[in-house]
Amino acid sequence: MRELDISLIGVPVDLGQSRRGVDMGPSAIRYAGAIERLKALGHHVTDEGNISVSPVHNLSCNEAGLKNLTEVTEATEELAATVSAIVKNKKFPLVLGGDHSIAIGTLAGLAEHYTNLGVIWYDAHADMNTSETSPSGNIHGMPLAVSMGLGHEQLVNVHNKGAKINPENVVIIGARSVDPGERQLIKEKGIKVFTMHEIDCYGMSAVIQQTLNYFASRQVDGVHLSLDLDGLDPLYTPGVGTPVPGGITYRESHLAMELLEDANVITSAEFVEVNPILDEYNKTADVAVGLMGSLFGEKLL
Ligand code: EXY
Ligand code: MN
Ligand code: MN
Ligand code: MN
Repeated sequence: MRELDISLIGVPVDLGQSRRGVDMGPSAIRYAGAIERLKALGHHVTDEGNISVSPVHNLSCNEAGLKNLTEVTEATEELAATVSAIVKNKKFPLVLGGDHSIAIGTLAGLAEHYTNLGVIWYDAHADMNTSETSPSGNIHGMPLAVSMGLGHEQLVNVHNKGAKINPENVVIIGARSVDPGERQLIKEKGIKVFTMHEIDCYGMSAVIQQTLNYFASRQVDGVHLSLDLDGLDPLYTPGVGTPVPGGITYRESHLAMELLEDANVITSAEFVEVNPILDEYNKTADVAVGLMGSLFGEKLL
């Protein structure tokens, strides 16, 4: 197992959606013992603290129908600069959310260090809405579209101008709640998606193997794991803002992490949408930390 120099960043952002509490996700994940768990595996872990986030929530929508556009832009600009500096220092960025809008910053910070970055989007949702297609105006439903250069220019131009990732380098795993505009985009861009149907048919082992083969064929120079805890079934991760029944099981998720660790391909990761207010005790953060254990080398035997 590789020993990593991990830089952990908290992003206490709940601006990308409307249910308060997910800004406490970083604290809940730290409380669940993330740092101790990774150190016990032999990794060097530096807690870089949290990025600063505006306490103001302008709950009204801006002209493009987006909620808290200015505040999300500010938070993702700061996150992008922080992630970029971590990669520049040859450390492994581990980002703790906060709602999934933060991925706009994570991917913006990563992109300038890779020419062909692969992205695994582990999520019940596609997060590929734009201002035109979003049913809610919540920016946490847009980060994948924004990172592909589609959506409000203020978000698309975070950190550097334009698209940060190539649609052909994205693999979505766990999708089961996809809006009409997102379905259109997925078809147009030919994005690789393993919905729950494919996971049920092939099994998680085959899904991860096909994902790895796909990235190899795309000759990616890094793989970012963007893990939304709502990708799992709410039975296992109830503390999320947009739960969708019929999700990935606890063991399937650990198997996915174990196989990714074996393959030694993951170059950065983020764990998002942990909302302790909606949780049963700290169950969802506990699951997140358990999955980090498997992703960073914990073995059952
Ligand atoms: N597709 C819906 C929307 O755009 O509002 C729900 C998005 C939920 C996004 C969560 C983070 O994955
Ligand atoms: Mn998401
Ligand atoms: Mn989701
Ligand atoms: Mn830069």
